[in-house]
Amino acid sequence: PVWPGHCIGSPHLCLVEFSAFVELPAEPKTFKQHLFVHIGSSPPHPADPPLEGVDVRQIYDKFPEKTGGLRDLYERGPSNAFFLVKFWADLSAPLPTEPGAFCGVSSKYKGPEPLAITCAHKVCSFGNQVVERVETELGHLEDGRYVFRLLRFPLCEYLINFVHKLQQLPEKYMMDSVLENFTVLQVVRNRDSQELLLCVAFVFEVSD
Ligand code: MYR
Repeated sequence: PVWPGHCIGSPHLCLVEFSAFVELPAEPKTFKQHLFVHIGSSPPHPADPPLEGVDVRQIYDKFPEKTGGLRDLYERGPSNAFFLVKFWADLSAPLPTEPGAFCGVSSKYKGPEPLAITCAHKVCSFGNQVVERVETELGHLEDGRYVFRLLRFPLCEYLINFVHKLQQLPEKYMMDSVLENFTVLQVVRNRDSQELLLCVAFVFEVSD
């Protein structure tokens, strides 16, 4: 079920899960997985506190401001497709640059319609886009809903180096001050109509 006010989603599409991780070879034929960021391990529950409202204008400057930027997207709407997610990142080892390491990003969405979606991730530094990746996925019917899985896409070189450099900073406050200027904008559209289905702004801080 979809609980309005509890799930990161519009009537057309919900974000079910998102993670960025590193895997290292461990015992023979096994891998040790470490999640840098993760949401969505337990399904939303009506007893959870509802999502809080934020004023989108407060974060415009953390994302591209030209045509196609966050303000532009928000003005075109629909406003119920916009969400802000703050991640508390776990940067406690292992290093993403170790030999044999695989760094990946996975996400999962759910909706009522059999769509093809395009899912763009725009990585921004000081509000400017530095990397953009766009994937396309078709929904698969499962228990009456269409599920879209974008699993295990290799993390780009920029992000691997970024995480590696963060991990070399000696203090949490130093990492947090770098992360103040690092954001990711996720923009999911109906591939065929280009209608905006979901727009999630990601911001980050390091967890204790
Ligand atoms: C790409 O790698 O091609 C870009 C799209 C992936 C977006 C993933 C965003 C999550 C980054 C989390 C890194 C942890 C930072 C503290």
